[in-house]
Amino acid sequence: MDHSSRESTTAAVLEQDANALTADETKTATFGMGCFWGPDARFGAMAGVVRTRVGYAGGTTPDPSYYSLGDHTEVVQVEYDPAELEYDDLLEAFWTNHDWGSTAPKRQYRSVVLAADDDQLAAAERRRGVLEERAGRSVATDIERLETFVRAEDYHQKYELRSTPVVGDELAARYGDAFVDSTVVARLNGYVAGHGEPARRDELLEQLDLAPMERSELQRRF
Ligand code: MHO
Repeated sequence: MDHSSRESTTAAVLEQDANALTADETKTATFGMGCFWGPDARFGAMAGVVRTRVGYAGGTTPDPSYYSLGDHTEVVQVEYDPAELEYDDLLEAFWTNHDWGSTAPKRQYRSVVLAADDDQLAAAERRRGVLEERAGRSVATDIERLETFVRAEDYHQKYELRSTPVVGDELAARYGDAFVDSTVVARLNGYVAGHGEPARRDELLEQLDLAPMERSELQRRF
């Protein structure tokens, strides 16, 4: 690809993100549900989710990182459009996609709702109560207020897409610093992991001006 066609392709890809809501127009939800690569993809594929990022939270030790986690847990943080999604919709995805029946062997992977406010806390507790009643046993998942969230290293962000041959590296290079916060990247990261609605997925792929090789690498994983 020569320089000028690379630039126009980049513009066409980035244009898809231009109308994304800003951080003060979104709401945020944070969940621990095992290794954070999986939930990053699952939530990223949901319509109404604007941005995702993975990080460390739920502990007290300063400056957590992957190899120096202290008492923190791997979590995904989801920014969503409150006009399209309710917190309850995210809770639904949370409760149906983690192992709430047993305590994780490591605090790194504990199941936890990290509520942004009292309303989220109450909503999460309400659902835990319903689940406990239905299951007839206690739920191991913790529910707490979020204190601090520390973003994880870049190589953990959108891990599924990053590890897709050809297109992962290409998109990471094209987006640069904008990679992690891109809605398009969040969706693609979810789609390559098998999540999302096929019709929306195909529609997005249609809109992106990708090289044939990149397109076929994505489709190979759909
Ligand atoms: N089983 C995974 C866990 C990674 S996750 C970011 C691995 O080590 O490959 O904790």
